[in-house]
Amino acid sequence: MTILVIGACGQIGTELTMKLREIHGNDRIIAADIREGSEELMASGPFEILDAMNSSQVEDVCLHYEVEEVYLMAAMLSATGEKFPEKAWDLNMGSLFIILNLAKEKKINKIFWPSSIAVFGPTTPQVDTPQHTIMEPSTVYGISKQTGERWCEYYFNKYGVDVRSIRYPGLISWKTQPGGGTTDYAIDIFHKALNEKEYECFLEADTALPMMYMEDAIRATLEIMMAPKEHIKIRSSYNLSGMSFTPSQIAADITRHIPEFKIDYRPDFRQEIADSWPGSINDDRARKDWGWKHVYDLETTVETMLENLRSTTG
Ligand code: AKB
Repeated sequence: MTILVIGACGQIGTELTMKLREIHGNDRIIAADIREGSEELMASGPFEILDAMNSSQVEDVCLHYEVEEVYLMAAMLSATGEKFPEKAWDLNMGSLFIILNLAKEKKINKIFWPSSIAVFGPTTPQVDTPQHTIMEPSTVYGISKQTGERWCEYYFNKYGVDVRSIRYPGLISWKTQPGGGTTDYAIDIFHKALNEKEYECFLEADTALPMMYMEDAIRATLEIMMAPKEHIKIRSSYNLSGMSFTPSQIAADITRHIPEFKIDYRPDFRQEIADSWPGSINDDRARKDWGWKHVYDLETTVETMLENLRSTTG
């Protein structure tokens, strides 16, 4: 089986590509992005410079490599999306249509497309947010993800396109840096705690957000893709939950390992985005339909992050 990962050099794309190469063999996983990525990723298998919004380029790569599955990880996230609303809409929607249409024309067989907790908005119940609920997103990113979900379901119902999706919470990893998200503070805080022993947080102390350690997120992505077709009962996108915490809670946990660590709060425009999102997510459907189970909680995430960042930065 040949798999194409578009957006392979981003935060999720990098780790996903490496994991897929470990499972299926390096030559079977085609990494593609608009720019080059880490040395490890570039050296370990095929790589193509690809504009996710250029339909003929995307089709050419799919046909050339006889691609069967596409993971479309290219997207503009919430904070950057608010600075460039039209660009965010064009990228997030345009790239999805290209892939959905390739599957409709039977040029590829299966699609993974990431959605986000950003599909929820200020009128959504914020605690233990259900799978099906009020969704009135107030960011361009959230609007594009919610619309994308509707199109995924439509293409499944009308054309039988096998598209699978997860609503990712904020993702925490030590291998790759995030870019342009509202949940990015939960990664920045580790780098600053280790290097400067202090951190100025762009969210308020008590802003709870759903989060997940990257290893869990990658495993969830592979599990939903490997699940038998009939188990995937939701073709918009599945709620997915790992842990939930506030900046002051993660800071307190880091302080147990780095006692001199200090945190300050200076909320900026991202506070309003965070306030519009749920604090915790109910993922019973993912657990029931395809057996999802998270492993990492806040304590194990903090331990693993500090241990790995310490060993990679010396
Ligand atoms: C963001 O903060 O924009 C993303 C997300 C929650 O989808 N990490």
